[in-house]
Amino acid sequence: MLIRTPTTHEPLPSEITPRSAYLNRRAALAGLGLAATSPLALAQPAAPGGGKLAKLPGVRSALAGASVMDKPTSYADATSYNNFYEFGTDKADPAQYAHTLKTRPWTVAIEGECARPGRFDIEALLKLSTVEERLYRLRCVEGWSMVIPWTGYSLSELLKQAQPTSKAKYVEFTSLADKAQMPGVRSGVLDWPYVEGLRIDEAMHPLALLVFGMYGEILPNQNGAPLRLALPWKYGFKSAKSIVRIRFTEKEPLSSWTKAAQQEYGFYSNVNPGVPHPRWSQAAERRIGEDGLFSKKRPTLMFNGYEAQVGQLYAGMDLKKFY
Ligand SMILES: Nc1nc2c(c(=O)[nH]1)N[C@H]1C(S)=C(S)[C@@H](COP(=O)(O)O)O[C@H]1N2
Ligand SMILES: [Mo]
Repeated sequence: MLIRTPTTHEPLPSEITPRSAYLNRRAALAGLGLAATSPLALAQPAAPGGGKLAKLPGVRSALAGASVMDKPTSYADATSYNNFYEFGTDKADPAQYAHTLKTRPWTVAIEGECARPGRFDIEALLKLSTVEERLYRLRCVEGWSMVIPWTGYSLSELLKQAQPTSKAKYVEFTSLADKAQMPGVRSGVLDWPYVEGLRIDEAMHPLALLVFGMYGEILPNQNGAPLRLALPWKYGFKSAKSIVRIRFTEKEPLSSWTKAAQQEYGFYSNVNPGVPHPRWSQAAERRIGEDGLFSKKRPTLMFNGYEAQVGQLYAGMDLKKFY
């Protein structure tokens, strides 16, 4: 039997209105000459931020898949319903406790199988490449999702600078784990520090975003300041927050979640509605902000709707085995 592979994600009827509103607003801004400094710059982000943090506008991304058609989640929801276990396991804990995180000064160590390892200051990292705004879906393995306008640049921009060697088959990411700043690190819910990993070709994929901001402002602490990942085709836990180390390795890194429950969290963790989590289905999701008495769950899309962009990375792999 021939299986048709969709080349693009076809919009659901519910997505059409926000999309046209979104495009019209941009067209209107362009017509008014409000496209600011660069011809590509956004006059304002896809959705307003909180207005309390420093501005970090991104230029419009030309990358296919960099903007979904879905309506952005509100800033209030995206910054108050979080998973950041270093600050506690309740969804409200990060917003309540992450103010103790000190995001300056901040350095990221780049190590392992590369010709140019080193320590990079956050200010230097911010200037390494042009930051873009990308509206990505974020799908948590717990069955909820959001749509967030991130600002950052492709992770590959940074990785290239380090000149990985031919032995660099994987990239490992480590988050800060400081008991003094992060009350959750005093608990044993995970084996700290939080570690995640990608295969090198996944890490080099242009959609893999190194994130410094959201909603046109710098990242709030609860969302992983001062820098984190956004890997839109993978479950949210692969997108490590508050990163302090990036290491090129020859062997597959052991992620914190795989260590905690190997049968539940595999290395790849690509969004896949056809592969249920052992304790719950992954076929549908609840979009945060849409929950009402009558709101239906949305069907979860293969690779979270980014199959046309990333499907090739997994050609020939048994995704039930490599979950
Ligand atoms: N260091 C660290 N990174 C993390 C987590 C965490 O607990 N610690 N939680 C992950 C999970 S499960 C999700 S769904 C996303 C949530 O990102 P958000 O709070 O910005 O929506 O962050 C991921 N990154
Ligand atoms: Mo998650």
